[in-house]
Amino acid sequence: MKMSKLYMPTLREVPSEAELPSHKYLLRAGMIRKLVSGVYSYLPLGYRVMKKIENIVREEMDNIGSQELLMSAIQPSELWKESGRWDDFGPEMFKLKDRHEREFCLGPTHEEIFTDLIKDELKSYKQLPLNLYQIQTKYRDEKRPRFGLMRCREFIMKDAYTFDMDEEGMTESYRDMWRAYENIFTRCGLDFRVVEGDSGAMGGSDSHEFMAMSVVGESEIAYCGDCDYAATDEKAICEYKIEVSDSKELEKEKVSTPNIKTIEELTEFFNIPSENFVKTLIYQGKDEVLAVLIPGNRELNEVKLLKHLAIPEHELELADEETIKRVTGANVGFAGPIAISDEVRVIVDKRVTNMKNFIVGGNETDYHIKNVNYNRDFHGEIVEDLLLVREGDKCPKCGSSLKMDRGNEVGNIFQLGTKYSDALNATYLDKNGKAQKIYMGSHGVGISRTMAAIIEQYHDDKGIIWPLSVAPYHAVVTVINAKKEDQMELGEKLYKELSSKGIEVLIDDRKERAGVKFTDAELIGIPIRIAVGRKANENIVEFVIRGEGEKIEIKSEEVLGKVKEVFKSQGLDI
Ligand code: 9G3
Repeated sequence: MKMSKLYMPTLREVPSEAELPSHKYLLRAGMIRKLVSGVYSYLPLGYRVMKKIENIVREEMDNIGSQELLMSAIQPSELWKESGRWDDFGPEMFKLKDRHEREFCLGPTHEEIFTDLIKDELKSYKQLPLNLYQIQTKYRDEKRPRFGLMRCREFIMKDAYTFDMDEEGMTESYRDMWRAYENIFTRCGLDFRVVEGDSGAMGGSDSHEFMAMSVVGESEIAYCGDCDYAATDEKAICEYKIEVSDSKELEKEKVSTPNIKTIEELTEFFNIPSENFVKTLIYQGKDEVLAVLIPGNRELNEVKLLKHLAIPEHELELADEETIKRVTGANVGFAGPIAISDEVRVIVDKRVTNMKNFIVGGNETDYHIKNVNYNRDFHGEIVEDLLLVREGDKCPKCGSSLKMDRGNEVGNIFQLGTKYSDALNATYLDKNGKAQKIYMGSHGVGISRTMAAIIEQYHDDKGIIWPLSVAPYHAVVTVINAKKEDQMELGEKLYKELSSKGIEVLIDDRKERAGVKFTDAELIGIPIRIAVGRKANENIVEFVIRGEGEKIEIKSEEVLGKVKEVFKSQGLDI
């Protein structure tokens, strides 16, 4: 491809909203452009990378016998009403009406659609197991789209659905998918971790997330250095223990704490560590106010709270000032469980019940109460674990201490059991002719997010450093001075020779200064650069591998051999 013809609108500067390297470089390299918040266009170079990632996914899906098809993006509300999920996602689901006022949504995922597709025609056990996938645009009206392709409202996903006779078959399909995902992310060059997708079920977790590591990743991951335990902080079990102290319960005492509100201010004021306080967080639920109590030195895990309340995240938020004032009788910062309005549902992390003589807000502005004890002074709904795990907590699996890391979820695999076949009545006839429920799995890879995650792991201050497996082009032949006959000739000779060997080559034939050409080649991250300059008449060119920096001068006949070496070093043949 001649760069003089390539539509590649590079930028020097990017909007301040672009903070992540992947967001900045995708914009600067002319690979994506934002249409509206959370909605992007993929320009030629960016789209070539998407296709490379998709094709790696296709090969690995085909390797495990998954068959590609393509479903519609628009989905009838009836199927979501039948599965009972039509209202589960609130404003996150893009809903629309057709000319007959019939309700539809833009597909955020396709469990209902795939189940509906097969349920009337997959009738015999002989047709199982069945594994189908698509690579398609998904729509989710995220509350805060950000970080470029990391969190979009429209994105490209590979979603696969597996159909099996029984639990054993489902687990077999799950393992196949797991292996395929390990191959996919390895071939994309990603450093990734597989983490538990849900808490509680130790070992037998029925879902896993594939996390591409990044110090600025959206997800925080707790992992053990001594065993294979790993989970997102939202899902990780928090083993924090409070031993029941045998000290006796002291008399409650109201203390004047003028404008002393935060745990930091309180520990200083009382000169007592945060372990001796209990935080009372006031939440607004769908139609109830909640007071959630946790030890003062820990953080609440809202995902665990939502799971306990069995409500979706858009139905829970921190109460506003006026609600707090109404139910506690005090300004923000003095909430506590004692004498709180009895409309409030009090929820207590179990560890609070092991604490003795702790301090809580006094439900009176500028007052706290000390020597408070659960049971004697207040009651509440006790929940096993509402805490956010953190560095140093004990590993729930082996007892070692946990470490924390950050990453971006690029894939997830789920064992669904008969959730959707029950809802939509998808059965097959077993060998005795008896109707049985189909066991399903659903498995996604974020194609566009994977592209961003690769840049997060492969970039420097000059731009992207694409692994050969996903690079938009493998090599660029940079003609230093396109006006010089001998340089253009040698450049075109190399371009033709390499292209004839199946190497994807750009030739920079633009009438630009050398500096611009080198800067662009580094920005767009082409793995191999061959510069043809003044020594063209000696048949000498400069060979550079992006990210390795050192430049060598070689005969043009040696270029193909060198390129093969680079492919080989990344485990690729040409
Ligand atoms: C919705 C909306 C957002 C959603 C969902 C439904 C996430 C929803 C979970 C999944 C599970 C798997 C197949 C590919 C892999 C992930 N966000 N999920 O179901 F209506 Cl608005 O999508 N689906």
